[in-house]
Amino acid sequence: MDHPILYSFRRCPYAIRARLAILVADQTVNLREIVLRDKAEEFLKTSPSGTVPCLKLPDRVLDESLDIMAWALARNDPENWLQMPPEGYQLIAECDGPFKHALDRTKYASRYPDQDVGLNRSKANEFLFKLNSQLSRPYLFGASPRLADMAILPFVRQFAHIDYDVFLQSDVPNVVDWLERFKASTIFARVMNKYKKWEPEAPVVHFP
Ligand SMILES: N[C@@H](CCC(=O)N[C@@H](CS)C(=O)NCC(=O)O)C(=O)O
Repeated sequence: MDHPILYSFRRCPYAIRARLAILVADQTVNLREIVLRDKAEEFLKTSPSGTVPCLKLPDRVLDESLDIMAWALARNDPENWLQMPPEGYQLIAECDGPFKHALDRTKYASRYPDQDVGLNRSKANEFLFKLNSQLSRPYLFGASPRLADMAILPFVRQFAHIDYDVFLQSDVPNVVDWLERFKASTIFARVMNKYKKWEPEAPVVHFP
């Protein structure tokens, strides 16, 4: 059987969240590692937006990471990631909207010379404070992770690693603990496997 094709990039937080859901749902895909500065022709022909992740199914293409998570979990959700209150979707929207906006303007400050880095860092921190107050449980919605935890953690990781010492001093101990547990988890290690850049003649790579 031909598996769906996942165009992915190891460090992209959107691609990481897609791989997390594909892994927990135990859906096999053919992984094609894309290099963003040298995108493969076939990827550009497949992806309407030219962004990763992109999942090519027999009958359609999913070009949004959250759609890929929803697809995988609709097929199999053994850890009940979808059992989440509506606030979970609001948190994801806040992550992908204002938080990611402020994250990019903090991380890539030189690309936004007219922007105040400090202001953007504090805007991003506002989201972390919100997460922090919700994380004593010890996940966002209770004792185990839900879709929101796994959709948001890759972005918090990206933000934290702009300057980890600054992050540690941000007075968000529950977020620090949540992120550290995630980074030490087997599931994280498995989605962060390294793959060579995909070439059309390369052998098929299965994920997971
Ligand atoms: N809305 C998309 C966004 C994906 C996205 O922006 N991915 C980045 C990499 S982290 C990308 O592919 N950017 C294109 C580029 O850098 O050329 C999703 O959720 O999948």
